[in-house]
Amino acid sequence: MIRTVATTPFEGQKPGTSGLRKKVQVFQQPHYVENFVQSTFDSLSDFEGETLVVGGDGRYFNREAIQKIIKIAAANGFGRIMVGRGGILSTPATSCVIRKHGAFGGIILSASHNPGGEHGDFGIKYNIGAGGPAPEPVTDAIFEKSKTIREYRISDAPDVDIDTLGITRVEDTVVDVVDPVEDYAELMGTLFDFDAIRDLFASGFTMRFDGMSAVTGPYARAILEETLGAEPGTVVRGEPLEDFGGHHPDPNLVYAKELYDLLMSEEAPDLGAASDGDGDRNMIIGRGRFVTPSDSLALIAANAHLAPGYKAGIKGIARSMPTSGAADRVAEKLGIKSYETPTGWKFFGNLLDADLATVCGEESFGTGSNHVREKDGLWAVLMWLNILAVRRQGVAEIVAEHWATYGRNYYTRHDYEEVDSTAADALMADLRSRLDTLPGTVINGLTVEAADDFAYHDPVDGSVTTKQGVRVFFEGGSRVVYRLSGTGTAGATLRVYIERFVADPARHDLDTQDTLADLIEISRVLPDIAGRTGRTAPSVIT
Ligand code: VG1
Ligand code: CO
Repeated sequence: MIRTVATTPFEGQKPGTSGLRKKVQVFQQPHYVENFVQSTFDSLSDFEGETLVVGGDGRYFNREAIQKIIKIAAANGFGRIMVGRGGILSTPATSCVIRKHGAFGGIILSASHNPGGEHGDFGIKYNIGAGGPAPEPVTDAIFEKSKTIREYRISDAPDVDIDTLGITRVEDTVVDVVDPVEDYAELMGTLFDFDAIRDLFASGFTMRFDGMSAVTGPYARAILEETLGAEPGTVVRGEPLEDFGGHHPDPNLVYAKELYDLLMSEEAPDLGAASDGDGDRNMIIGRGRFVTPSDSLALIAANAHLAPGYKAGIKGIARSMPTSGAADRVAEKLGIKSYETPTGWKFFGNLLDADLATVCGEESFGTGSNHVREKDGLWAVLMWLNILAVRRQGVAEIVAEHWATYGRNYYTRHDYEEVDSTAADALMADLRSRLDTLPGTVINGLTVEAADDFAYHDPVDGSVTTKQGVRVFFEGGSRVVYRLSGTGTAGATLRVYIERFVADPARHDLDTQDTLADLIEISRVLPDIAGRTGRTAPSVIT
């Protein structure tokens, strides 16, 4: 039976950079999930009888949330709900399933790289029929609905067995429990030269893939070990755990340090890779060489034609504003356009749909292409494997050649986590108020050339998104960018992005933090980070 339940609005059900993210306890409040999901459906129309895809990264509360969503979706008139077995679907796999099966949309349960478990974070994100995260007008509408919601509809049917493949019913709605890996693995097989990668592994190429006890493990095992012949044991921490083993499932130099240390050691395999909580991020490390995500995007763009799915060449490259300019140089050389968007994958959707961009990337370990509408961790790893299989060179050699051709963008991100929100807002407001007076000033010997607050004009739908981060450009092609995170759940996180371009190949093998030391110092004194936040050093450096 379908019940209509009276409710009252919760404050702050506002989707951020990537959906609604809060502490698990917040989501566990009675009616909290129900309100947000009903508000989502209330902001949509014409989905009667249509298909909804539902899955998550397996974190704590995933299963409970999925049962609620199935019952609310059934009560609201969806015709079919596709659920990943065990409630598992990586973010890129969800996008793939939505697109392949012509679904109306999907709901992804994840807080990505944020810690899981009972005291960790949870998240809900709505994706549209194109397969990508809902664009701002949709997320704004959901937020508006959440402020006035009075009731939600829900079936009182018993829980669905989501661990057994096949079809059941809730009210008139078909619930189809699907294999989470199958459609995704099939898509990968159409994009990459699996035979060449198989030959690479057969020739003794070694790899370690760190699943970080998050969602990518089953995908990586099936594709790398079972399909491509990588040695069993290549995938480590391959079981999705509700608390990710107590770690941050965040593939970067801090949280995947063990993998980094292995790749820098005598025992290093040829390639190290890792993925995040929901499988959309990736980290690539060659023997003795970490590849920054910004460089990885540029390298992938420059070499994509080596993979069958991209052999006709790429149409354009898109990167988020804080991502280094390395990809722009590749676009220039290829004679294609490059696009600079605000942070968050939702801004790439229009460019991909309009075929203006083929590959996209973010400095936050996110890379992807037009094959789905999310960033895709395993896709990036397979792209690298395809490139390595064709070029038969090591990662370090390929990177060095790339820098020799295009120059090197030294790049680092300094995060100041859990700082006081009021102080962080004041810091940003102060920077914004000084934009006009900064140009021409000399700070620690470097002259500010320009400063602005990034605004994006979407070339496809004409929409304008303002206040996307303060950029300070210095003479000689360096820059510092400041913005506040839109994915955190405690206090504010100030992100500071620091970049310097170096053309001279004789200076391509320097230490990143040393090379950027003067800019790092400026990045701290310019907005008086210590004075305003009490922090003399960042909490995470990537
Ligand atoms: C961060 C990253 C951003 C990424 C977003 C979602 O956002 O900086 O590049 O798109 O996380 O990533 P913010 O607002 O905290 O800087 V995740 O892997 O949800 O999938
Ligand atoms: Co993620």
